[in-house]
Amino acid sequence: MVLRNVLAAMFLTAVITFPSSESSSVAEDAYPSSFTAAMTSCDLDEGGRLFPYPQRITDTTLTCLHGDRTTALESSSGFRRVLKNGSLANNSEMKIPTHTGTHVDAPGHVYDHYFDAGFDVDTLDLHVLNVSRAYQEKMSPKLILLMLVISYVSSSTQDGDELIPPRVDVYESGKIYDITHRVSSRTLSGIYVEGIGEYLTLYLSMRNGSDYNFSIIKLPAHSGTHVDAPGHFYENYFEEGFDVDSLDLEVLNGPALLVDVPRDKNITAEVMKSLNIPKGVKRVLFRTLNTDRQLMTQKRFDTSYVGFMEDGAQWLKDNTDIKLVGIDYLSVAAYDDLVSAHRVFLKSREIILVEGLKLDDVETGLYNVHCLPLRLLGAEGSPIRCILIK
Ligand SMILES: *[C@@H]1O[C@H](CO)[C@@H](O)[C@H](O)[C@H]1NC(C)=O
Ligand SMILES: *[C@@H]1O[C@H](CO)[C@@H](O)[C@H](O)[C@H]1NC(C)=O
Ligand SMILES: *[C@@H]1O[C@H](CO)[C@@H](O)[C@H](O)[C@H]1NC(C)=O
Ligand SMILES: *[C@@H]1O[C@H](CO)[C@@H](O)[C@H](O)[C@H]1NC(C)=O
Ligand SMILES: *[C@@H]1O[C@H](CO)[C@@H](O)[C@H](O)[C@H]1NC(C)=O
Ligand SMILES: *[C@H]1O[C@H](CO)[C@@H](O)[C@H](O)[C@H]1NC(C)=O
Repeated sequence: MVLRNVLAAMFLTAVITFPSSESSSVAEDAYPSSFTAAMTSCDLDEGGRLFPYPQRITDTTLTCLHGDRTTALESSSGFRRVLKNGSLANNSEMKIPTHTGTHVDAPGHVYDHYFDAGFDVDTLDLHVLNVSRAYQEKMSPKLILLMLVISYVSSSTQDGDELIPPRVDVYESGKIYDITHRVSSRTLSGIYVEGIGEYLTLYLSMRNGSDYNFSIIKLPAHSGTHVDAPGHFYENYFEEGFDVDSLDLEVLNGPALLVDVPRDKNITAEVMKSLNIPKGVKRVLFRTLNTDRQLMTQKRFDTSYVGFMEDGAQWLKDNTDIKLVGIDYLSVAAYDDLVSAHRVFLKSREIILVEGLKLDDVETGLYNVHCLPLRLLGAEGSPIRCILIK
């Protein structure tokens, strides 16, 4: 089975609309002039703040229930608890058909030659996400801006002499950056030392007489680029239902700073202090030595990665307004403080942790970040797609 031939993937969709002049918590983001100097005046309001953007987020995704009734494969959907008794964190594994609940189809779903040529969900064009276009054109406030569920079935079957699937990280020479790692059998997850292995199984195949190809995805909830929910390290939160479906999309979407941290230390209180991240900044992506060492693409899980020490996490919580913490390896917490630093961050349930970001080749500075986890009911983590828009 050819792994790269992903058929389709569960996908979270959000519809972002632009009501005339309502304020929201996102509008309260304040970024100081040193970070906004490079921006044009259209990006800022009179107060020199980043233009409130997006103003309203509506989630149009169906929640993925255990035994989702939208699939015929009830027995195989839902989550498997792979937690050992006494573990300090809950870790789920997801196993769901690719076409479950709200999802997207890739051309290979019903066209053999597209499937064989590799037109999988990784090749879908992020131009459909072109928030900036509607924004610039001042389209009607009611306009539905972002629709990720697209019917991508091509109307022509022309024998393309050159069937080359596009795999893009940077759109429009630097306007949109995909900061998500691709999922493959080599994708790392904390609980598997050497990659997650075959994560796709072809359940129905055109080769076997089906009208379409149809795969099942099985992967640990904390694989590759992913998000942690409070239930990951707090038993009571897990039981009370603080899963990935409870995460605040306003925190996961909005103005964000990408910063470089010193390469010779883990992220301690002292390091946090030295970064001088101003009050008002709500979202920060921390690029570390992990990116230089290309740790996310190594064969084995490496415990010497850089992350937050407990005192660094505490300092961030006590002295900044940061609510979204992004980092470039599988854990925001350094291995030595794995549990304690996670618990500091997750305790208030206000801070969201996005881990395993792909931050190479992106300049430091101010962006709009858009991160959308899957809507997995009961899961304490989820794969997440994150992009930066300049
Ligand atoms: C955890 O412990 C309980 C009670 O001893 C046992 O029934 C259960 O199978 C254990 N579960 C795992 C995942 O080890
Ligand atoms: C977004 O829209 C603008 C304005 O129409 C266009 O110039 C630009 O190429 C589009 N960008 C993407 C990534 O589609
Ligand atoms: C297709 O058919 C072959 C032969 O019967 C079988 O071994 C294989 O598992 C089938 N594959 C799928 C995806 O149904
Ligand atoms: C997560 O932790 C809580 C407390 O131990 C437990 O009730 C729940 O079943 C755990 N979930 C898993 C994945 O074992
Ligand atoms: C960060 O901490 C880990 C242990 O958690 C250690 O192995 C690593 O060397 C530290 N990195 C730096 C740059 O100090
Ligand atoms: C999916 O369907 C196409 C058409 O039959 C086939 O070429 C392709 O190999 C199928 N995928 C697999 C892995 O069987």
